[in-house]
Amino acid sequence: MTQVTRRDAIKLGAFLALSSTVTVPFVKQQKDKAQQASLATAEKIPIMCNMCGAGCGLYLVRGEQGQLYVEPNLEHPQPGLCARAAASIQLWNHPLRLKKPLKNTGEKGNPKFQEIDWETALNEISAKLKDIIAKYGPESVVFTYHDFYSWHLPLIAYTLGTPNLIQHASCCHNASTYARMLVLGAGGPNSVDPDYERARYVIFVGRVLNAAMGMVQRLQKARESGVKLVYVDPRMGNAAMADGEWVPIIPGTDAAFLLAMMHVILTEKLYNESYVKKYTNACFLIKPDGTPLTEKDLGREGTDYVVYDLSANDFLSYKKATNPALEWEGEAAGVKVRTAFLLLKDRAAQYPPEEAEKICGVPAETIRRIAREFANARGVIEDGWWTSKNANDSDAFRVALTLNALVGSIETAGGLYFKMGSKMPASATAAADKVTTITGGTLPPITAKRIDTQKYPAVPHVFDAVLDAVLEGKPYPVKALFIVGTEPFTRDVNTEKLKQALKALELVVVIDVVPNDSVDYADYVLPDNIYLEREELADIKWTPHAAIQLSHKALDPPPGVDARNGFWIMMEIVRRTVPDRAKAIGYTEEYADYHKFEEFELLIRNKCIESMAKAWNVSPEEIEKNLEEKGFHIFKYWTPKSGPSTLSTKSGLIEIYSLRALDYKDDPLPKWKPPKYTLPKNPDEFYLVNGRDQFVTVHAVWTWSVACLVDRRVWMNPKDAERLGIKDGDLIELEGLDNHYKAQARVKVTNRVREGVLFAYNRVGGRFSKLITGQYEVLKEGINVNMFTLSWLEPLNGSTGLNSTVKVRRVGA
Ligand SMILES: Nc1nc2c(c(=O)[nH]1)N[C@H]1C(S)=C(S)[C@@H](COP(=O)(O)OP(=O)(O)OC[C@H]3O[C@@H](n4cnc5c(=O)[nH]c(N)nc54)[C@H](O)[C@@H]3O)O[C@H]1N2
Ligand SMILES: Nc1nc2c(c(=O)[nH]1)N[C@H]1C(S)=C(S)[C@@H](COP(=O)(O)OP(=O)(O)OC[C@H]3O[C@@H](n4cnc5c(=O)[nH]c(N)nc54)[C@H](O)[C@@H]3O)O[C@H]1N2
Ligand code: SF4
Ligand SMILES: [Mo]
Repeated sequence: MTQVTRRDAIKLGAFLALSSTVTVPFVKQQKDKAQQASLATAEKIPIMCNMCGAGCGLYLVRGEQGQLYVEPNLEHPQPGLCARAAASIQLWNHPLRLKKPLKNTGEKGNPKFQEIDWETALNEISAKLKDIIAKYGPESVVFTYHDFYSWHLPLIAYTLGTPNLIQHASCCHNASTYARMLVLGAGGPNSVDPDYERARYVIFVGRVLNAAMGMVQRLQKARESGVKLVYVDPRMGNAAMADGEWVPIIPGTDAAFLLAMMHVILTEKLYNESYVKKYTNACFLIKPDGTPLTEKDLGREGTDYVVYDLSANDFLSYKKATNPALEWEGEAAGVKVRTAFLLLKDRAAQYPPEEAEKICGVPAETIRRIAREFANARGVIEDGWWTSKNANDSDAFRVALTLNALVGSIETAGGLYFKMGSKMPASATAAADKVTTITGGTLPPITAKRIDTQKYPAVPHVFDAVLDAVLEGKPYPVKALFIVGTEPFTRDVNTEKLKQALKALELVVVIDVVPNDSVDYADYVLPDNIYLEREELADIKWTPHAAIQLSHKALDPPPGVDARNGFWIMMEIVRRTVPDRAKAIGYTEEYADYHKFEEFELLIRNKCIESMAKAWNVSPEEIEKNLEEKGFHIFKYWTPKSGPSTLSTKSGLIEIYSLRALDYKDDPLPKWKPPKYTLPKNPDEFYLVNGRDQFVTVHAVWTWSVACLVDRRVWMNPKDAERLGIKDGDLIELEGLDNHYKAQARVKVTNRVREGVLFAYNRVGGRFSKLITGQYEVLKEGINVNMFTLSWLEPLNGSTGLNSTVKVRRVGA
């Protein structure tokens, strides 16, 4: 094993909390005087910003007077710093921070909290878990989470024995993940991304470009060389206001808009023919049953897909063809076959711009112009991040990816690139025959199947399936839920179902840093460290290059905050519940001592570094040195290519005709389907859409500067306001057309939202936790848009619909 400096030495740069009057629970106790002396000279610590999930590179700086602030790490491949990052210190010593473990001695929904010590909290939780596991098996325990501890959670959950790690993704990116999987064989949001530096023309569909400062800065380079930006969105976000063209669209109709663009590009022959032939499966011959023709069908040797080669005047394996026909139909193997390209063309022909205009509300001429501009500039359509909007969104992103392929914008300069990973190993892997862990441990296999993929087989992380299991006991009962750094009330659909399920659970544990709303439905609330108080090794997400970063532990919790590292909290619960399994993976009682636990963390970090060093053929010392000094290490730089190499689609090509979709009995070609919510019809009925901007933030909407800058009003177009006699600032009542939930909010009358549509920011209004008090009560104003939704989910991938429709009534001035 590599000799890496001990953690204490590594941490020479770590700050002590503000001043000597501060009692620092852990770090201070273990450091000797010499180390403390060197701490005093420390000035900058490399950290990874965690004020949203983008993880930009920052420094935490202590100024000469001891004041703390953050600075961008300009050498970092994804340098921060946005206003939310700047508010990091406010999160650290936020008055609302959870200070002690809390036990709910009241009811769920109407809690009474009692402060308890850590030993009592951990022991009581494990005692309850032991009972639950004895009765229902470990699979009855579910962890739901977002970014925090997502790397550690497999180790935690698999050691406990449950496969049920069920994240936020069905409410975030499952729709675009499904699309990427079908067309490119790629995965979640940052597996592909526009090559912003070299982009010439970028279309953002329901994307406001508020994330990852490195990405924003890369786009700035393109701005300087005259990139055109187009924002397709029912409301005008801040980025669209700054520069670019806003295309106000009717919510839930993006696929129709994009299919009409495709129709224009295909009929006007604006596509890149040689790229399409070489890198996509457009030339595949498709049989009447929808499956592709193979050599086997032709009675030949081999199983390759077949194309019609114009030079050979014969059918050939697509690998051997030199001049495959794009538009060909005829007889083969006794049936009529057509190229996938012709089938795509037919599909797009169902959406001529004039017809699409009736669906999406964008004038036919605008669709034509944007299609031509996009193709002529060889533009790129951003591949989607938060796409859980209308429970029909995966088709839109399938079209978007197909359009990128048609103009030759995948893995080419200015197009979508495939991000290179850092090859960081998993903390634990659950295979069919055993569980293996990064610590070198082995456990018997987990035989229970995860709950979500039994219902939504294509993409995991569908939390709604957990609620079903709690309420119906199927496919098996769920009895305990850990809510780790995530907030189901502003995250998920169907609030009533969520409340019922939380009440029905035998054990709910919330691990957070401030009171989210779920604490009111918890049995135990455990205060976590914030990111500045712990170390984290992670991939750098929004850069094409293969790179990792180390967020250094820079601060201890402020005085009075008895928070602990969430990894320790969860490992301790696991150990106290299943001591033998914990021992088998190398986690023993000695790590109950928090200082000793730092050694366990260091062991894991060393294993990760060793593994990556081997994979990239570099020395672990070099990686370690860079991580220590600069906060990051780059393994390999990305450079543009002329097209993708073999993909993990079934054919290895870009699949404009998806063979994976056939496996799922889904349509191999995209189409527009109406959203699942009731559409507005009457003059007082509206679409209610939502989203973010610079001051709305996952992870930390609590910080005071963030909370008071956010607009908690509902945006309404002036024409709608006039028709309904509503003035700017008036109070209105909104009633869900489907669930009849009612709530009130003030109105902002603005041209920045399309007629017939209302807009409100997500997660910043309508909070309700009893622990939100004093000046923070402002968070209770406005609406929580999620409360107007029902369980609208896409089949197969579970992407939810977080837009809804409402009836509006003026209540007062
Ligand atoms: N500032 C900030 N940055 C963040 C985050 C944050 O909370 N704050 N969160 C991070 C996370 S987790 C994610 S997933 C990303 C999300 O980042 P994005 O994917 O950019 O999502 P939003 O910023 O919410 O923007 C969604 C936009 O879609 C529009 N919209 C709503 N319905 C429709 C529709 O039917 N069609 C179309 N075309 N548009 C529609 C909304 O009006 C809104 O402007 O941001 C990340 N970065
Ligand atoms: N209507 C609507 N719904 C949405 C969205 C939308 O745009 N509109 N966006 C969707 C998307 S893209 C996403 S990603 C999800 C996000 O949904 P969530 O994952 O629920 O994100 P947040 O609401 O920011 O909740 C994060 C929680 O983490 C806590 N936290 C912050 N730092 C730490 C820490 O260091 N440790 C721990 N343990 N906790 C910490 C915060 O206090 C907060 O309670 O919501 C989805 N739901
Ligand atoms: S974009 Fe997110 S990660 Fe980057 S600096 Fe801003 S808050 Fe931090
Ligand atoms: Mo997200």
